[in-house]
Amino acid sequence: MATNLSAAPQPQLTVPQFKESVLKHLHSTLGTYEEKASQQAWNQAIAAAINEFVYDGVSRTRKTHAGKGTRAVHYLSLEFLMGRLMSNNLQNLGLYEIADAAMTDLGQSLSDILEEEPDMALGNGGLGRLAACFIDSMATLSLPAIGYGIHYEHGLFRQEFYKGRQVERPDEWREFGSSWEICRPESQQTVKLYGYVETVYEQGQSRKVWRPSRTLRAIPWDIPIVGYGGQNVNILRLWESRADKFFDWDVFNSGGYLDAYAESVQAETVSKVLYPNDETEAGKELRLIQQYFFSAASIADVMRRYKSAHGNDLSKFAELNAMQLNDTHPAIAIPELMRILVDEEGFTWHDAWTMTRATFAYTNHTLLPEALERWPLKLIEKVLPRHMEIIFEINSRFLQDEVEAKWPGDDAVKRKLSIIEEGSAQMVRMGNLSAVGSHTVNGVAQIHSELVKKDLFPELNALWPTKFTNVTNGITPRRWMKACNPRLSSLIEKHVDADWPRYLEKLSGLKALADDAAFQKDYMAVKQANKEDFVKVIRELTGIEVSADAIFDVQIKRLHEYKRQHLNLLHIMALYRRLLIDPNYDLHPRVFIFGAKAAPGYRLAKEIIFAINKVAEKINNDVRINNKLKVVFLPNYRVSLAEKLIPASDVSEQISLAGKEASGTGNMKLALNGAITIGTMDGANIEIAEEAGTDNVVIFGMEVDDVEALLAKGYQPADYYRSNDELKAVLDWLDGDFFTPGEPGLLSEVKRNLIESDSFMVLADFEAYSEAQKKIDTLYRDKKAWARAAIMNTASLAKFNSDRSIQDYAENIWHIKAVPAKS
Ligand code: BZD
Repeated sequence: MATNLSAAPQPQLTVPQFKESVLKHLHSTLGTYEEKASQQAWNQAIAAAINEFVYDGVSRTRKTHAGKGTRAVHYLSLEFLMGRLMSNNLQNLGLYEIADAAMTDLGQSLSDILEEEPDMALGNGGLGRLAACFIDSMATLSLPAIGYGIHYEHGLFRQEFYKGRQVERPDEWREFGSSWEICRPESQQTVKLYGYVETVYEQGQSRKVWRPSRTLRAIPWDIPIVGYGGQNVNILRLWESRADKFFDWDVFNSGGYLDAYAESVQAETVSKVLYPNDETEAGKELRLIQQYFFSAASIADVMRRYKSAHGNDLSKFAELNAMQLNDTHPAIAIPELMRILVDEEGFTWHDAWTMTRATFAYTNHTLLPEALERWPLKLIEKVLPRHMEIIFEINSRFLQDEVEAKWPGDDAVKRKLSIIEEGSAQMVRMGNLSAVGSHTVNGVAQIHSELVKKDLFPELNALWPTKFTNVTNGITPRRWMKACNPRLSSLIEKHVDADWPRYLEKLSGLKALADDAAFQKDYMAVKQANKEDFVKVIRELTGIEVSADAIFDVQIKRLHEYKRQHLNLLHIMALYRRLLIDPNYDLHPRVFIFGAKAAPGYRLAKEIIFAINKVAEKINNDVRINNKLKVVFLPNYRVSLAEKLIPASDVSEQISLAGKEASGTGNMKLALNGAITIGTMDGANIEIAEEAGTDNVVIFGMEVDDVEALLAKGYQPADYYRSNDELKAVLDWLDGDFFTPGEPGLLSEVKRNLIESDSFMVLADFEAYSEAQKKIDTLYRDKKAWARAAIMNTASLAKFNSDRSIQDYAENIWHIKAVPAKS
């Protein structure tokens, strides 16, 4: 039974006090009153009431850190996929129940008001959401930490379907401002671009000076990040770009009214929109400028803070500042720090390089070749001429001093390790730059970190065997259990200590109840209630009717061939076909639920969305199959929708080709909420199986070695097509007009791709997947066995608490310690 109640955040307000605060803000901050206020106004008034605590926390945390010689970490990420903040902030401050009761007293529904908040979708997928979970954990662990990113005007596009096809609409997350951000004009920075480099001779010494031809202003917007318990409130600092001179008065006065705006419009495009590609390198000038803009503004900010605390003596800079590169997107920060130290602060190259390497660490999130960033040398030379010189210098010293010493005279290895890739157009390899300029490189799950060493950087690993390490990803249990699954959280609280959202290992206490009939009943009743809620969401969003008694089988992630949503689709078609052939085919009713956005330029991904929508339309309207099968593609999948769906999920689809999914984090969220994983031995699935027990997950398909062997032998997808009648039949189905009446061939591209190339070996894994799905069906019918497996998942996932990931980074990579803010 629960004992340690004091460990949960303690509310610092009573219900009447909270009510009073909300009303005060409704009247004097929003200028409205109870009878007239819109839901949005109520939302803003609650946010203002919450912010009274939050801002106090920001000040306390700042004062605690100010001027102290404590090492801090700076998490540089082009993406932070925050979702909504209100419910999370209320939970972390221990105010949720108070606010709920206060709003009920005021005749309002808190849960409806929460729906008013737009998602802060400043990220594409896993990498961006990981950054959001990590800053939650850094604040919760009282670590001196700051997140740095871009204040995009438009986040990831809103997805609509038109006749089954994805249409992208602009995201307007701050059309009417955002309640959480604070503009800090006093901390703005200037960022230089373009121009040329001059060599200046002074007192017999030469010095490089960059003469930029354009400058941008970087304006910081701070989002407070409330740690669980509310003790520390850290900051996410997002940079907005503006023209250096907002308005050219000379042009204006001479009659060029519109021209006067031109420069500001151009400058503002830098933070205008998030690039919607995940796992493909964009290669565009504006993207490079985005990367440099936020890296340079962030480093300047770190410098400013250091100097205001320690003066101009930078000798302790590296000792006091850690910087984490979230993938290679901020890698240009490495030559930027070198430029500041050498050109502006007068350090020798050797000392500057020692400091730079001691400062940076790099996280790799992918092995896919198309995702590894390479910039045309000519482009970097044009936009950042001094940085290109510095990269040349870093490279030549690295090749001459370190590579030559290890492999004397070996030009092949030099060519492979060079930061500059030779070819008809020379390219700068940002992965190599990041690895060379960092003291530590980590992958995001055990298998992935091994592959980083073995396949991506084998020589660098031989050169620096201690540089490469693993930090398995994690998720914050505050958002991904306590806030999103209140029913399960209250059930859990009846049986384990109340501080489980902080110490997730406490859930292991539930293992003893995994076979307890009464607990199983309560646990499955929670799942059923969550599913019933979600039935309504499906109806509202798609008009599709589904039963909460069916298995909710869920695949939610970006649409990508390597994630193999089309493997799921082929299996759905096979089930449908079996039901048509034999209406008595024994199948527990199943609802397949998809949520996925495709990069706007990714043709095949969009064809797969179209195919799933068309197959869904046919199946959902076919009375012959007696509602045994439904397919739902939820439009506009995003964090706030995931928060509703994950608690209602039974089956978690994690079916990437082995070796391709670096980690996955949706797999952790679903398993924690009691979904059974059907998955390959890939990414963190392997560790989930280890923790939850192999009996409590369904693993299938080729492993990394099998994939390599098949590739070496020569993969012939058409062989699988020819030798499996069912597979052949469903693929051939795509050619006709069965799913696209009157328009045969609309889905042929998916079939053609699978038979002719199938880069991610969908056909090779089809049979094993189909068998694994039978195991899911059988297991689900055994109510006790299913409940047991689900409970074991919830009880065993402590390893995937992002607090543990951050503790690993803090101890092994950043070497920083907690500094709890004084009350
Ligand atoms: O990062 C993802 C990986 O695919 C997942 O396996 C992993 O769990 C998460 C977190 O480590 N990678 C991305 O999400 N990558 C991107 O979103 C991205 C965005 C822009 C450019 C390149 C990649």
